[in-house]
Amino acid sequence: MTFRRRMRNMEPQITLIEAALFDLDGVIVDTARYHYAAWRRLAEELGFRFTEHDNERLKGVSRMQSLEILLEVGGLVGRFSAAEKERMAERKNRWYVEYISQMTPREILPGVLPFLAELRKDGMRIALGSASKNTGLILERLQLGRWFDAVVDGTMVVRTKPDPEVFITCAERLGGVPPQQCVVFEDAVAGVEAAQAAQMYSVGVGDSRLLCEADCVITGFLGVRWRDLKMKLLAVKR
Ligand code: B16
Ligand code: MG
Repeated sequence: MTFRRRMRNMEPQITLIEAALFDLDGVIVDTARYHYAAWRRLAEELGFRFTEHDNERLKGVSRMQSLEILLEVGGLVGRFSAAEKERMAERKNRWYVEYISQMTPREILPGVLPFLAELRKDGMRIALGSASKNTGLILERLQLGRWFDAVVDGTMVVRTKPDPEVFITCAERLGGVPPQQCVVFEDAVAGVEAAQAAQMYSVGVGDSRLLCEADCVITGFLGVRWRDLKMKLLAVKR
């Protein structure tokens, strides 16, 4: 073995991608419209209008942080006790659960299932990392559970995105895949930031102007081939 070859062998091997970590809402399924319907209902009760544009600010954000943003939109910051806010969030969640309980597998976003199948064929490990505490119900309604080797949701982590905890925990639960060998699929800016903080590859799913910090951006999974995407990611200078 030449000296150069030996030197190369001593370099960390980070050219593999072993695991794909998926956000749920906005990546696998569009639950944002159900969140919106429930938050709007709460806003109406409180006496103000909550628009779809306002709702954009809630994507990827935890339930209680979402409530704070909603109250800010309504000019009601500081008007309620912690217990009152808990009750409001619970009420919103009851409506939200009512809506998502009606979901069917037809609501899985286009191209997601073939993409998951291609990942499996390529021997990738697959995990779900979501801020949602309703992840279990959503996966059950969409009959998607069997695709994921690990599921980490809002009931299992303390810190929310952009903190990397959810994705680091996914990698651990997949049997300790090194973060540098994971790719995260995310629709929220905070989620892309979380992936970067975890030193993982990131693929933004949605608007490329919004998700410009991601290593790659796709508008959705329809027609996307893992083989091609992997090549693009591996070419990214890190
Ligand atoms: P829940 P993700 C996030 O899911 C949603 O994007 C965000 O809008 C929601 O507030 C959050 O889950 C908490 O959801 O109220 O069901 O616990 O995008 O991280 O999959
Ligand atoms: Mg999301």
